[in-house]
Parts: sequence; C-alpha cells; structure tokens
Amino acid sequence: MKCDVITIFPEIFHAYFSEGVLGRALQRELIEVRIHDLRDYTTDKHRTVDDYPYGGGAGMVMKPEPFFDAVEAACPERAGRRVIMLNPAGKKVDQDVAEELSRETRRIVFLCGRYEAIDERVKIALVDDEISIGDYILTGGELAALVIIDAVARLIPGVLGDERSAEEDSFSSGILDYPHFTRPPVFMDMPVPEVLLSGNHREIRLWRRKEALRRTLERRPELLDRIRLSDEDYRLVSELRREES
Ligand code: 4GS
Repeated sequence: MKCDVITIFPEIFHAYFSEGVLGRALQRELIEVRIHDLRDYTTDKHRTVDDYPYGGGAGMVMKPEPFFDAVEAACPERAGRRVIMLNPAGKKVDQDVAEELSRETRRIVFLCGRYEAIDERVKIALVDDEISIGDYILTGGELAALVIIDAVARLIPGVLGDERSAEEDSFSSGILDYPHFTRPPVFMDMPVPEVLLSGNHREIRLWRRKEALRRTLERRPELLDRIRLSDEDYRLVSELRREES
C-alpha cells in the first residue's frame, strides 16, 4: 500500500502513525504514507486554502488550485494514482471496500476537506472515487482518511504480526466475532465458559462458531444473507433456534 494524504493538519497523521501496528508497519516499510500540507501548495502570503462560496450562504469552500498542485506534486502521473476524496456523499466503506483498496497497485491519494465543502471542480477533474466512512458529519476528512488507511493497512501481508489474525477476525468471515476471555478464570463472579478451559479443540471451535452465529442472528441478521453457511452452521443455527423456544 502506497498512499499520500493531502491535509491542512499533517500533525494529526504524524501522531497516529507514530504508534502501534501502523507505526511499526511504516518503520518496516510494509506500507508507505506521505503526508502533504495543503498550505505548502498555496501561493499567497497568508497561505489561503478557502474562500467565500459563489452564490452566497454559510460556510467557506476550499479553493481548487492548492489541491491540483498538491496532487501533481504527490503523483504527477495520472495513470499511477487513484485520487480518493473523503465525503459523506461517497460510497460507504465496508470490509469489502477495504479489501479492494488493499489490492490497489496505484498510489492512493486521499484528499481531506475542512470547512463546508471543496470546490466541485476538484471532484470533476481530479477525484476518481468519493468514499464515506458513515452517515454522520465530521469537522474534516482527516479522521475518515485515518480510518480507511488503518483498515486497509492491516490487510497488507506482514502488517499484523500474526498472519492469521486478519483472516480470523470479525467480518473477514462475514459474521460477528465470538466472545473472548483471558485470565483470571473467575472475575467479579463471572466465570470463563467451561469449554474454553477444557482443551478440547473441536468443542472450542464449535462453541466459538455457535456464539459468533448467535451474536450475528441477534444483532446483524442481514449479514447472514451475504455469506454461504456450511452444513455445520445450519446445525448450530437450528440449535440456537431450539434454545430460544
Ligand atoms: C466524512 C464522512 C465527513 C464533511 C468533512 C463536511 C468536512 C466532512 N468524510 N466520511 N466537511 N462521514 N466529511 O463527514 O468521509
């Protein structure tokens, strides 16, 4: 994964990328993220990135020229880049989108807007995809870009130390995760389910699958329409239904 971020708040990214799994992945050069300060691509003494909206109204609009110059500096070759703008009007990101982006071979250039909006001509002439992290309004695109980079980076081979963990977690299987426990065996009168202490790996696997299906049925039943259930899954689901009645 090679990407560029264009923002007026580079420090937000430096802070997040200096810690944890992504910090280590960057150090080990498993991923590459270049942060560009949009104000470096302004030409006036006040480094102005916004202006009043034509037609009037509340809020400021981000000027187009700095975005064009910043993208040109980040990756001058049109065919070598995929410009993505964070925008609640864009396509909603889910794990399938994250997986698709993790297979992208071009540089991904993220444009982070602030204020009311970005000049429409940036979208028309520069942006390939608009994507949203959810139906709510943020104060800027930075958090959305971080969310996406985080979700995509952990799918890159080697980024998670344990190669299995990206495959095993919630959503890569298409259903919700099972409950997890660690020591102590009893905490505040709450015991760890007996089966997890049994050492019986088949029983443990079945229990986990059943609990994952239980949660999914309870909380996100629509997810089950999107995956193929095995014969064993159907058996576990009918057990759950019998327990309910
Ligand atoms: C999102 C979102 C967002 C929209 C940025 C108003 C500042 C803000 N971006 N997913 N201007 N939700 N952006 O709320 O991506």
